[in-house]
Order: sequence, then structure tokens, then C-alpha cells
Amino acid sequence: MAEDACLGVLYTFRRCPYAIRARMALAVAGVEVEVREVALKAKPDALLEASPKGTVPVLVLASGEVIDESLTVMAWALAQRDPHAWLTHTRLRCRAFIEANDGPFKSALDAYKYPWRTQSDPDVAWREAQDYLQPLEQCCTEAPYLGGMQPSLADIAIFPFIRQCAAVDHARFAAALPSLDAWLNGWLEDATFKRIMAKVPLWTPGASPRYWSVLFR
Ligand SMILES: N[C@@H](CCC(=O)N[C@@H](CS)C(=O)NCC(=O)O)C(=O)O
Repeated sequence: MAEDACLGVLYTFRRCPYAIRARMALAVAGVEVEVREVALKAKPDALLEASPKGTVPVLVLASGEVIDESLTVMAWALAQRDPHAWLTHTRLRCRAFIEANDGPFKSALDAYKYPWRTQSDPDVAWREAQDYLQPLEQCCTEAPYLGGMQPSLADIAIFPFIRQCAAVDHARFAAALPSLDAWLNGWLEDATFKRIMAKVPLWTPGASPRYWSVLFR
């Protein structure tokens, strides 16, 4: 039964790139969790009690341990089971890509996506983003994945953010970064990605648990 196999509770937000990468790893690992979809504008108390910083994803394990960083959720999930050896294929260069993604690229991406919020020039942000995107384009020209012939943690951790970047102006993205665009399309067509993007009703306290294996069959 799903309930017996449940290893914890996952607070998530469907479109959040950090939550997408965590759900990808949990899905591939085949870990059973209770899924709680939350609204970022009205975070439930249970989420804030577990992790006062108020970001998603948050994984609360049955032991009470709280994991509130997406990369740590991925590492935890893949330590349970890593059927495609994503961890083994994660070379040093892949780690550097993830770091740049979560650092300077995320800032440029926010400025590009929300110029009115950040009072930035989207063209300047787009040019800044190229420092990160062009090396990725080069990788995808040379091999199917960021780390070479096999997918690794980097592909999974990064594609949700590239998805957001491409969505701003897809024609511009595809013209400047054709190989990265093909790589992205591969991930958007991935069966696991499609599963973890299934729409889940918002969680409310007291609602019956929605188990991963039932929601994302
Ligand atoms: N470093 C965190 C970042 C997570 C994060 O910033 N998630 C965003 C959603 S995409 C969030 O929860 N923001 C809080 C808010 O919008 O109130 C992680 O890797 O898990």
C-alpha cells in the first residue's frame, strides 16, 4: 500500500524549477512520498513550520529530518536508487555548471524574465546569460548531454531553468542556441518529466494524502 511505503512528505510547486529537479530525482528513484502542492502566495503553516525559509521544494522525511534544498533532495533520492547512474556520470564540469546555474545564471534569468520586477534591461540580461548558455550550447554540439554521452545530475538539475529561459522568446533562444534547444526538447519529451508535471490540486490541511505513485502513475 502507498501509505505503508511512504518515506515522507514533499511540499512542491508544479512550475518551480527547483521543485521540478527534485521531483525528477524522486520519480526516477521510485521513492514514495505524499505530495503537497502549495501556493507560493499562501504558504501553509505546516510548510513554514518544517522550513521557516519558506521555499520549495521541502522534503520532510518520516524520521522528521527536513531537506529544504533541491540539490540535497536530489542527492537523497538518488542515494536511495539511481537506476540511470546520474550520480556516477556527474563529472566535475557538471558540478560547475550546476553552481553557475544556481548562481549568476539564475540572477540573469530573473532579470530576463521579470525586467519590470528587477528594473533591468532584458537585452542586457540575455547577453549576460550567454556567458553561461554558450558553454552549454558547445557541450550539446559535441555530445547529447552536458556531461557527455550519458545524462547526469547536471542535465536534470539544469533543464528546468533552461525551459524557463527558452519560454521567454523561443525563436530567439532557438536561433542563438540550436543544440541546447534540441537538448531541451529531448527533456521536455521525457516520459518522467511528463509524469511529474501532472497537475495536482492544492493541498489543504486535513486533506486526504495524495501519494506519488497514485498521482504520477
Ligand atoms: N535554494 C533553494 C531555492 C528554492 C526556491 O527559491 N524556490 C522558489 C520557487 S521556484 C521559492 O520557493 N520561492 C519562495 C517564494 O516565492 O516565496 C533550493 O534549491 O531548493
